[in-house]
Amino acid sequence: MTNYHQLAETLDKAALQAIPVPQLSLSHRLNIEEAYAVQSISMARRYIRGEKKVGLKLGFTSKAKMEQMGVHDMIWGRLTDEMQCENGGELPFKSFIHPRAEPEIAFRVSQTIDQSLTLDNALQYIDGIAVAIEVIDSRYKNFKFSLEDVVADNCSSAAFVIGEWQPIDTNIRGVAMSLIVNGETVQSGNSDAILGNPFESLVNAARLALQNGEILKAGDIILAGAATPAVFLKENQTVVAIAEGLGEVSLRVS
Ligand code: OOG
Ligand code: MG
Repeated sequence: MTNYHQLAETLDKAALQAIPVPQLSLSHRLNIEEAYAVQSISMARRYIRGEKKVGLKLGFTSKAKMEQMGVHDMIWGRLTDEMQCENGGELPFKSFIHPRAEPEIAFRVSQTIDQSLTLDNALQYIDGIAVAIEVIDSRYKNFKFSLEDVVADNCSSAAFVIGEWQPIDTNIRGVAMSLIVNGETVQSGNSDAILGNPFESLVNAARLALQNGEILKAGDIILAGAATPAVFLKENQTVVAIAEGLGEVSLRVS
């Protein structure tokens, strides 16, 4: 019988120690529900250590990301306060295995989401929109995984930084997004690469949260998923993400 606790411990320790592990799928046949169960247990380990859940992220919401990683289904993971870095803040490279950065859009929840959302009522449940950088860091060797592997690994979540919150009527449809490393634009894309409309991510995050008993409440953050492929980071880099009309956000890898 598969011991989910053991698998969760393996992934949690890999993240804590920044040492990669073999893909679970090489030795275990997990289905997607089991993979989410492993994710829940590994996150419970973090909550027991004192980390607080601050929201959810979606992954593989753009073709660019699906193609880069060879995984083609939307996935979701949990964000904690430990993962959040202040805008302009520093992340020590040594805390990660092989970190990558990607430009994202973030939503801030304004009230408990207790019903499924539609594109028409979604704005009633948020009070801010911002540009963000997500740092992902697969706990698997060579950043290689199956869908079940990456789900069990909390969707590679490692760190994130949110730009200044903007009013909810700020246009985020069809806006240019880019990622700049040490002054050089390394990725550029468009916000509508995210499910054809980034608000679809909000609707989907609300649906997945409700389906899985994860309550999204006032102040929680939703990361919509990257609009472009992710870029490997190195020491001594300044990373900036820009979304037209939303401003910019940055972090420093030390
Ligand atoms: C999985 C996480 C995907 C996104 O924005 O699509 C993700 C990965 O690529 O390692 O965060
Ligand atoms: Mg992401």
